[in-house]
Amino acid sequence: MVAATVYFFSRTWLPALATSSGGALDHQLTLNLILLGVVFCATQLALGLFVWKYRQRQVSLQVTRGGQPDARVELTWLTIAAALFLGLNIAGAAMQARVAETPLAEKPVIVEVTGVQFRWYFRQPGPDGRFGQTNPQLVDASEGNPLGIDRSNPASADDVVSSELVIPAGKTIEIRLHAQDVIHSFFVPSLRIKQDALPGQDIVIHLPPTETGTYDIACAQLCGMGHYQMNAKLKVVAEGQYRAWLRQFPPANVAQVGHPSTNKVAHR
Ligand SMILES: [Cu+2]
Repeated sequence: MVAATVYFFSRTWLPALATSSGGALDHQLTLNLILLGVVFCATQLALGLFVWKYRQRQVSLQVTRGGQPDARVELTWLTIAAALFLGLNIAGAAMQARVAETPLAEKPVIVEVTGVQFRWYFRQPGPDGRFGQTNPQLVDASEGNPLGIDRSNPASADDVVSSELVIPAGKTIEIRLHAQDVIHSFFVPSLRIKQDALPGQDIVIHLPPTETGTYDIACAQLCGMGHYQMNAKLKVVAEGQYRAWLRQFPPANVAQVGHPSTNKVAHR
C-alpha cells in the first residue's frame, strides 16, 4: 500500500519541470519523501511488531505492570526525530535562500500580477517601460478598469492588461505581486513557484527562464467561495511572438480591458 502510494505520487504530484533551474526544489522534495518514507515505514513496522508480540497480554499497559519508560530510549528517539526535522527545515530554507539570492544574469522583463476575487490580472508596462499610476478609487471591472489605472497619466497609455500571462521564452521575468482584496497565492506548479500576494504589499519574485509552452497558474490560498475558479494560463512564447502579441494592444487599451464578460482582449 505504501509502495503503491509512493509510486503514484512520485509520478503525478508535480508536472514536468518547465525550466532548467528549479531542480533544487525537486531534489529537496525527493529527499524529504525518501527520509520521511523510511521513518514512516520503520514506525509502522515497529507498531505492527509490538502489536503482534504482545497480543496475548490481557491487561492494559500500565506503568506499574509494564515497568518505567526507559529515559535513554525516549531521549534517543526524540533526538533523532528533532535532528531529522530541523535538518530538513534548515536544508530547505538554505535552498530557498540560494535560489532567491542568485544574482540575475540579465535585465528582467517586468510584469505586474494582481490577484482579486476571483481572477488574476497581468499588466505589462508597454514600450515606454513604465507602469502608469493606479488609484484604488478608479477600480471598476465593469468599466473595463479592474486595476484602477489612472488614464490621465501619460505612462498608462501603453500599459497592457490581460487575463493570461504571456512572456518571452528564455528570459527572466520579474513579477511584482499585488492583491486587491484578500490574501491570494500565485502558484505556477510547472515552475515550482508559489508566493502569497498580500493587500497593500508589493512583493517581487523572479520567474526563471522558461521553455515555450502553456502552463497552469492557480491561486494556492483559500480566498473565498470562488477560489476554485481562480486560475489562469501562463503562455511562454518565442521573443518575436511576444513582441507581436504586445503590438496587438492599441495604446490606451485600458479602456477596453477588464471584466471577462465584457472584454475580448483580455481573453485572447
Ligand atoms: Cu485567490
